[in-house]
Amino acid sequence: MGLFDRLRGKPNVDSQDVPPAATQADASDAEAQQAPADAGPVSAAEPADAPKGVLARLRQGLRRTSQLLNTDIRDLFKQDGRLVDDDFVDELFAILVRTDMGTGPAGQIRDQVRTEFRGRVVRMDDVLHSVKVQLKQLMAQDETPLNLAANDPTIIMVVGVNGSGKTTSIAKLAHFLKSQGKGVVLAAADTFRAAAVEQLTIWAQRIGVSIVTGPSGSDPASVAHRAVAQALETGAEICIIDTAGRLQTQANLMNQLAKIRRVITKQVPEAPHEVLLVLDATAGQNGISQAKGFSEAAGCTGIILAKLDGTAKGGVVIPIRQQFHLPVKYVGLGEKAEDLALFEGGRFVDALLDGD
Ligand SMILES: Nc1nc2c(ncn2[C@@H]2O[C@H](COP(=O)(O)OP(=O)(O)OP(=O)(O)O)[C@@H](O)[C@H]2O)c(=O)[nH]1
Ligand SMILES: [Mg+2]
Repeated sequence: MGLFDRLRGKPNVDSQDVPPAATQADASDAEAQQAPADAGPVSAAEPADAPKGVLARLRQGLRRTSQLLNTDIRDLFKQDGRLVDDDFVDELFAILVRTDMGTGPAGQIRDQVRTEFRGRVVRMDDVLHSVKVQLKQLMAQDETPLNLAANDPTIIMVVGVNGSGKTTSIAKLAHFLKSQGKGVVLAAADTFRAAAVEQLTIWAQRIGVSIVTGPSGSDPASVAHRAVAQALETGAEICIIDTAGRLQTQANLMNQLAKIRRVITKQVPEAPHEVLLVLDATAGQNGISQAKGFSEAAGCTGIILAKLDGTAKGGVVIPIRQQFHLPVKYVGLGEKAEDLALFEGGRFVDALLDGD
């Protein structure tokens, strides 16, 4: 298949610039010590986003949505095909809506299927093909990898509401970047809960990256400041700042985010290079509209859509893309360090509709 070939043939541009081991092994001021290089599930020899693994991981992660779509669409058909009439297109519409893609896009696909096939007896493959073409148009987006700084380090803030998947997504991203040979420093700037620092510290040990922490209740901006300072001192390419979950309506907490920004901008004028909003794909449309104001208030630059594996509503990518005017940069497909994939619309639709 053309797409597979393209993916396989794509050179891994980052594999060339593996820094000396010393850059990655710098000690942090955290309790955490570096895990031995061979301790975790991580192997720098196989980048987390190795092209041939992406589609397989996506398929696995999107299984629930893909099963819903494929099974329900298959159920629409009798053995020898089915007449496309009003009942048929209405049933198709209902199936599409169940993936949370929204009634607008589902209606658009229904109308197109009606125009193309009305009054004809069609086979499932014909309809699936048409749905796929349209989904690809609706989801059209090239990969939008991280905006990397011209001069290291690249500083990434990760924000979102409580429990959306921020800390886990940071671990996955750090694992991915480390596997590309980059030195990573994590900032445990969610000082709100002691358990949050512990959670990120365990991840840092597991994937073998540095972490900077502060006492519980201390100023998150101070932790971020020290982490950026450490990245600058050690020549680490990436600094990722974890933040506590918050709602846009919590003015003091939103101010805290603004303070983190101010502090790191003083250290590195172009920072933050990315402010990634983590959304929970299982939260449904409500969670998404809630996060909309957040993305504007926090100056977000991209989205990580987490927990897609936990929902049959993976179609939610479409309204997210329509409502946020921000690229979906990565999707979270599970709880392991490897369960992250760079989002690309066409590949996403292939994983959804090719079934397993
Ligand atoms: N299945 C699945 N679970 C996920 C994914 N991402 C995160 N989780 C789980 O979701 C829960 C919350 O994840 P966290 O990363 O702690 O979320 P958070 O946004 O940092 O939470 P707070 O710091 O409390 O605001 C954890 O149990 C994670 O294991 C994902 O992509 N798939
Ligand atoms: Mg967290």
